[in-house]
Amino acid sequence: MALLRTLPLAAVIGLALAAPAAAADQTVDVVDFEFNPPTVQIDPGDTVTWTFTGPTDHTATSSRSERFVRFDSDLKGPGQTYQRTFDEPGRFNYICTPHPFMRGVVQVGADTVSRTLSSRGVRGGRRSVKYSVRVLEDAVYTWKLRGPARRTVKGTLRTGNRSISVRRLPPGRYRGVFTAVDAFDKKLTTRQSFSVRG
Ligand SMILES: [Cu+2]
Repeated sequence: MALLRTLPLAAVIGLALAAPAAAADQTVDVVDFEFNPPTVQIDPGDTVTWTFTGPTDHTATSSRSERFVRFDSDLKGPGQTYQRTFDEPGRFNYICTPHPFMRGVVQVGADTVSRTLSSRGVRGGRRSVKYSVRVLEDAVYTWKLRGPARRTVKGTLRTGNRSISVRRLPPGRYRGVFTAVDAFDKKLTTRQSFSVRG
């Protein structure tokens, strides 16, 4: 309390606002035509309950671009509910399928990892290339290769030391652009340059 007593009132209010709201199970009202509140913050393991108060039928459905966590309440009418427990941290966007202008976000936990992954080197081989990364947070990636051939590979990376190999490449000089996006929509891009032997 000694610290608080010496602070001006505005500073005390600022501290109170900056403190994260105690996350817990949350409820979202689905009304015509919005999710209320549009964004909920929960901790991993907490449950969100959508309460459909219509009178129009709606859904709570993960956005098509959402690749980490998918869910779909199916059409629900007045008085119905849908529940989902979120274990994986991340920022998950959802919509109502018949009314895609209705948008909501479930934020689970906080993005505590500042750098999603670090590059451990690219190595061109015989008609192939291997890109090694150390992954600190699950991510989806796209790797675009440009040179004597054009290739784009996509996939998911889980935490740990990982490598991505592309085979059957014509020999020559290539450039690569690697993009990783974590569950909080944080994007990281690295560029490579390498030679492929025949
Ligand atoms: Cu709707």
